[in-house]
Amino acid sequence: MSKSTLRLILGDQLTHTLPVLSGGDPARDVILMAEVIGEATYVKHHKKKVALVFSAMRHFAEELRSLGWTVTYIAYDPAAPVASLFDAVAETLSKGDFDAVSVTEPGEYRLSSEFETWSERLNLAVDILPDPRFLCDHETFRVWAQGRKQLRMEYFYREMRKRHGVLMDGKNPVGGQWNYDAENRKPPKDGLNIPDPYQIAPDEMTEAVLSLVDKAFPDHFGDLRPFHFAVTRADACKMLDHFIAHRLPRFGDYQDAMLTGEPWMYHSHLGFYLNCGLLLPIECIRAAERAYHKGHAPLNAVEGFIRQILGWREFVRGIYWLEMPDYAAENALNADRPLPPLYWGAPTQMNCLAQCVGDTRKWAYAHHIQRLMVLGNFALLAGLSPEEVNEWYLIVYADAYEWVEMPNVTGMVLFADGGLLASKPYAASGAYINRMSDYCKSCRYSPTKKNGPDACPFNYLYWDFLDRNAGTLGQNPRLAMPYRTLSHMSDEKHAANREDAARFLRALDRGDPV
Ligand code: FAD
Ligand code: DLZ
Ligand code: SF4
Repeated sequence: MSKSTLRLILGDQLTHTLPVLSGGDPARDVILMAEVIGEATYVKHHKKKVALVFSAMRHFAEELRSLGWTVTYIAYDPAAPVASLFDAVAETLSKGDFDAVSVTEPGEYRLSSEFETWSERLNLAVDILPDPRFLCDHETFRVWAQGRKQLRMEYFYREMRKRHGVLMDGKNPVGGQWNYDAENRKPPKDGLNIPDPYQIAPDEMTEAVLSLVDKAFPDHFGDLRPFHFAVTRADACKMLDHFIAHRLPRFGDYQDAMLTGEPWMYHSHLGFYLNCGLLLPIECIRAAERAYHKGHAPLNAVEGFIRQILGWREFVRGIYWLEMPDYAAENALNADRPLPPLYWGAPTQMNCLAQCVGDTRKWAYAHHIQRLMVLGNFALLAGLSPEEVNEWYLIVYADAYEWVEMPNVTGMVLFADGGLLASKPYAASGAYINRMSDYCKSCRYSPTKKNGPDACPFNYLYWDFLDRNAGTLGQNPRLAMPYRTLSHMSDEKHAANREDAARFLRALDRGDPV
């Protein structure tokens, strides 16, 4: 009788159509899924993220069993946790008669380089299969990037639209334009009537996981309850349907708007499920495209949503795999300030930061502009260490995996890759946050004051950031205007910005509630 293959499925590979499953034989092979200390704590993930992954893994294992697979499922045992995925595999191999291990390529470099060593360490064939869930494979991205000095999402995105025939009218983009971003910057207004997010009540299996996370990871950041994530594909599909029906039509208009206590806005909240495999990117794209063709949602919303998934998501993944492992050490602006405790919820008088950290702690979620223009903008202007900022973002969001988190932080937010991913830093003063949110109304600082103890810190930090980094950024054509303004500033104004920034940063370093 032929020996069997041990088929390992990771917590972010919960997709029934993966070749690791379709290439196997349920009558012969064994599936291995393991909750291990290495993956649960290599960073101290938000409690909701651990619960989402563990519960989704357990539900997926049950589905596989009901489809006839033999599944070895190692549940997390706080008294004797299995240390690593390698140990889980080695232990399972020792108990059966296997002649090969099969696994889908992992989403993170640290695991990918580890998997490369497994065959030798186990003295067994280890087959690492490509991950077909993405719409651009590694080789296609490498070929696209070759020879380009700068990698720009917009050109990549157009290629992807053409290659996959998404929102195309023959050879042209539907509507005549590739990108409707200019229409997607409406500030929030009163009476928006934002729909409640679709919520799934925890079942018994999820309740067991919540108790486990409470007990096993008490020192991890974040509120565990309430917990309303989908943990099965069927429920994730309901989340997608709900988004298309209720939020997509206004996704574009209010994509950049921020409101107190309302992180969900008109965003999709589908990243949780896309990134652990319960939803496929192409099905989200096609569902949005259908909504446009049926007249249910306008083009600026549909194109904007599709661009995030077909453009940004695939683009950042391409950059991650092209640039790792060096990308992890990038620090073009030599930023080295430690992450201040306010990111973990310590008191701050800056209401925008307090609100965004509060949403993050409660929901393991904040939408893109909160991540980029509030939490990220502050990290950029205050010169926070890329390593510490990366670790924070990887911990706090339930959709965070390094392949998508790191390019967003290192490239988009901190400009630490020197402009590989973004043509300029997304630096902004308090005026932007004041226009796009209601946060400033309840803030102790004034967004219109430029200097002095009551001025919004973003205002003087912005000019101080440009001043400090003139050597690196001063020749950037996209920053020509602010640098011209800076060069026309009086000596007194320069001195005021520098003094205010130095005073503020000293207080931040002391741990004062700035
Ligand atoms: P929506 O706004 O509804 O967008 C739809 C989908 O598009 C998202 O679910 C996501 O899959 C994709 N998408 C949108 N923007 C991006 C982007 N910039 N990069 C990649 N995919 C994108 N996204 C993650 O999935 N994981 C992360 O760890 C992560 N970290 C981020 C860190 C920073 C500093 C920034 C600025 C952005 C980060 N993003 C990350 C991108 C984006 O903010 C999230 O994808 C989005 O907020 C998730 O919420 P949503 O599902 O409601 O997205
Ligand atoms: C995120 C996560 C967590 C919290 N726990 C596990 C786990 O116990 N077992 C597992 O197989 N996967 C887990 N994951 C997801 C992995 O960390 C993820 O597969 C890698 O980071 C690669 O993207
Ligand atoms: Fe944030 Fe400045 Fe507005 Fe206060 S005034 S909420 S610190 S942008």
